[in-house]
Amino acid sequence: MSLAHPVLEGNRLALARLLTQIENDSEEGREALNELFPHTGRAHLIGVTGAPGTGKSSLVNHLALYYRRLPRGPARQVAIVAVDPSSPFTGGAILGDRVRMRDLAGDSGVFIRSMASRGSLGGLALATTGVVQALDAAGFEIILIETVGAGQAEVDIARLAHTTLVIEAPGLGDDIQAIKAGILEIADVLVVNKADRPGVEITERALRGMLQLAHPTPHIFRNHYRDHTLGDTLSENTPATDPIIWVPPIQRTIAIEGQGIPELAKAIAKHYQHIKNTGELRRRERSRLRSELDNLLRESLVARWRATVSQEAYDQALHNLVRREISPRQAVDQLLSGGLS
Ligand SMILES: Nc1nc2c(ncn2[C@@H]2O[C@H](COP(=O)(O)OP(=O)(O)OP(=O)(O)O)[C@@H](O)[C@H]2O)c(=O)[nH]1
Ligand SMILES: [Mg+2]
Repeated sequence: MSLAHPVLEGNRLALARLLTQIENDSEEGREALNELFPHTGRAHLIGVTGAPGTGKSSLVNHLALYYRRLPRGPARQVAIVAVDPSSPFTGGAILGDRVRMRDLAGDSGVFIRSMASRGSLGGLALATTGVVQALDAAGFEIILIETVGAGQAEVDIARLAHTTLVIEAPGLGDDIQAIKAGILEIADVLVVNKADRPGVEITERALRGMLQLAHPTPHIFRNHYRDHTLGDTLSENTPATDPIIWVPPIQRTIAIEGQGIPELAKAIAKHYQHIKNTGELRRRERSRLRSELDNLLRESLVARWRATVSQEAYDQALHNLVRREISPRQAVDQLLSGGLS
């Protein structure tokens, strides 16, 4: 029996089981996701990325606590997904501020899942997409996705989010870590955490400098989500008028003390409102689903084709390629046109 039904009814055990199926990319997991998909698209997905040790987990925990104890209005259901591409072990990414974690434990309105790499990074990104969809369908209104920001894989995972926080901390070196990885470009809100440490001003000033270089440049927004797709995303989407520019605010926090968290939550809410108002949310959704569709298409087509071609034919093509007898493109043409004759 599919786990989709109990998951929709709020059964947390079923949810945990389903997430494992999704991580293993099992047939049951795929089927359940098919059933759940119509129930997705309601959660606010918040990506939290930055160099190792900047305080991402601590911030995520405090944000979760904040959403659970909103000063006004009912508490929100919060899910935390911690993704650690570098580690085959789970748990590392999520520990953070242990004391606060204890505050979250036992709260049924919070669900925490830690994911580690099982081989390919592409697989991890795909599994994360599925896990987030399941949590969204399960009714979590806020989904915080923590990734250790180092490279393209993290950027891809961050693309999942509606609002991406890039976390910096003073004293991590002369350079601002995230900029080296090109991560500033995906930031919707910049956070200078560890504001109790010396050097906050320097970090903040450096970030401000980078922002001034980057803005106002409308192309950042227009290019933001359109690469890696098979088709053109801009022309038939929302009109190609540039949305009003969102300049990422810089928020100071002291995660371990919970300082600056309400202000950070406010900036996050403001960004969400902004992308809703400008149509950017719909554009991002569409663009994201398009990349997912393209990735799945690519994967399925290759798998289907591989099943029809013999290993010898493939090896032969590779052999000819290595000997420079044919070009890579010619090898592809030969293989696709039914092997080597
Ligand atoms: N002084 C100070 N220390 C902090 C602050 N926030 C986090 N820390 C400490 O910094 C260390 C790393 O915090 P984490 O929250 O685990 O950082 P992280 O970015 O999730 O780390 P990874 O997941 O390993 O990349 C811990 O020892 C925290 O207690 C802060 O605002 N001020
Ligand atoms: Mg962490």
